[in-house]
Amino acid sequence: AKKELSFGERAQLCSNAVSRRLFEVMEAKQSNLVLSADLTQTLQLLQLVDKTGPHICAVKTHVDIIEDFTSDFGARLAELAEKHNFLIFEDRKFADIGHTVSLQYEGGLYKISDWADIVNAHTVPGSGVVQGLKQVGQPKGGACLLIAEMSSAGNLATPDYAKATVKMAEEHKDFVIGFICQSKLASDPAFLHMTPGVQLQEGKDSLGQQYLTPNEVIAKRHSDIIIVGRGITKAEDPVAVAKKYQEAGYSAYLSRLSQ
Ligand code: 5IU
Repeated sequence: AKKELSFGERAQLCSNAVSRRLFEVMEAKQSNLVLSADLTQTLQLLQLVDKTGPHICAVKTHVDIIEDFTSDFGARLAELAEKHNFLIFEDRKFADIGHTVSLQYEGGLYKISDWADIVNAHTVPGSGVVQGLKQVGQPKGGACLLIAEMSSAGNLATPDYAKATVKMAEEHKDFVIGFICQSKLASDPAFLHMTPGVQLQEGKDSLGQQYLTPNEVIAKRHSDIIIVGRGITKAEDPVAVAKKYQEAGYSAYLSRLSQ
């Protein structure tokens, strides 16, 4: 088998500045943990991100669930990103025609392109969704992940759908930096694979979410990054648990390197 490259080595192979930076942060902070900060109050969210900041390579937001959203949200989050050296990923899951997603990305209440380093998109609309996002995001230094697979039970993303998604990414390497997926899909080491549906114990929630462990996702399925929400946000001591996930994710990655 080909020798597995480290995150630091893969950073050198990235032509996109966002993926290069993320790989560098992962290497420097020894973290392949993304916190899914799915909280509905600004202050709670920012406080959690400030406390867990040392342990994460990126924060993932759903800006449209925040009840007291104000236009300084992005700038306040960016301050924390600067302080703790992590990236910002808005999990907007764009899924419309190119023209519409360009408006959703740049404008509306949230002005996502002003503060998010990374966004993501479903590929069901075809490559116009990527072109629309690229038009807005590329000049501002943003980048995009494509959703190739989902963690939820009964989802309709078939293996053929995932394969076609990889092809779309390969055709837009200047803006698409990787995938949301359940296992490694593409061989180009510059592509990032990020996996949600992760907890320390396998299981599910009552609405179709399915959980795999950090070791399963990183060591066995060769994804790069674990995305963890309630495993951390609902914990009694979120910082201690974030540290646990950081260690679990990174040691699974190290075990892969030494194989
Ligand atoms: N998310 C998933 N599964 C997916 C995709 C996104 O869970 O396939 I695409 C999001 C939803 C939520 C986070 O914001 O990742 C997971 O949160 P929990 O760890 O709390 O289940």
